[in-house]
Amino acid sequence: MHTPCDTDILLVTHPKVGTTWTKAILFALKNRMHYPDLQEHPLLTNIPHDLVPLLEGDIYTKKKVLDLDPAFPRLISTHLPYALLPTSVKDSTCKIVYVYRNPKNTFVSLWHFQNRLYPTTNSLEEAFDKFCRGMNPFGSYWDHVLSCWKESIQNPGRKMLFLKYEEMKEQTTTYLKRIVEFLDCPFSLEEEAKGTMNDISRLCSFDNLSNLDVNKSGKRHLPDHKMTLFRQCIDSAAYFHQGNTGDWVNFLTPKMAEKLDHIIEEKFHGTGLKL
Ligand code: PAP
Repeated sequence: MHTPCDTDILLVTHPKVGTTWTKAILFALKNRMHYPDLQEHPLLTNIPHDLVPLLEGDIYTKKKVLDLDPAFPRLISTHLPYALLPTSVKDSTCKIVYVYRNPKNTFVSLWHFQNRLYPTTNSLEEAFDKFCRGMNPFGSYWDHVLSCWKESIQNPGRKMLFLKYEEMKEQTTTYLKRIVEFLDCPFSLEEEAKGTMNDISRLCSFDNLSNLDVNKSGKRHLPDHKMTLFRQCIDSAAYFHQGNTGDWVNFLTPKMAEKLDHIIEEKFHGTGLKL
């Protein structure tokens, strides 16, 4: 039941790069024929995490059984770096959507999230030092990005789409178009004429999702596993903090920013990827 299918779509992300948003987008785009009425859409009553299960969380530790109905292609997400994905996934021809984000915003978002969960944890400086040393849940941020990027270079036949959070924020509809083309379900002329991509962009926007009751006051139940850091649930609102692209300037000193820039320059030099 958990063998990957070639029609599966796997969203691979390091935590805090826009997973929640991209889950909403993928779900809305891929299933749009089933939910033409956006006033009745499942995203209005479910946190995106409950619509797109997490491989190492919902599927393995909560033992969620995935539906194999071909009418509803399986959307699965994972925070595992590419190198640690099961061989069966690597050997399949399922499509991979990889999202990355400016590392300064990623760090600040992670810090807010951890702080909300554990208000007495590290200071910003301590957390920053750990981030720079690659001590994150699911490993170092740069290794995570490079693991998938290198695979896409070495194996050009592998179907992968790289999306950058900040670029998606800036040109959401352009990216929605790119995603549906990658998923082989492009917008029809009729959809283009009636503005389906604008409607889906609005449905999945931070302003819309973060103001829904389910995301404002709901709880997300976590798998019974120590990766959950001994909590049973998280307020859904923790996944909707600010949704901005430049929050880091309010938290990092120029020296911290310079340090991160230096690490990124060193790690990504010559790779062809600009973070
Ligand atoms: P996860 O890995 O724990 O699932 P993830 O969704 O990747 O978290 O990251 C949360 C970030 O995405 C938050 O960013 P911030 O801390 O800088 O504010 C959150 O606000 C942002 N986010 C959530 N939903 C959306 C959305 N619909 N549009 C844009 N950004 C969003």
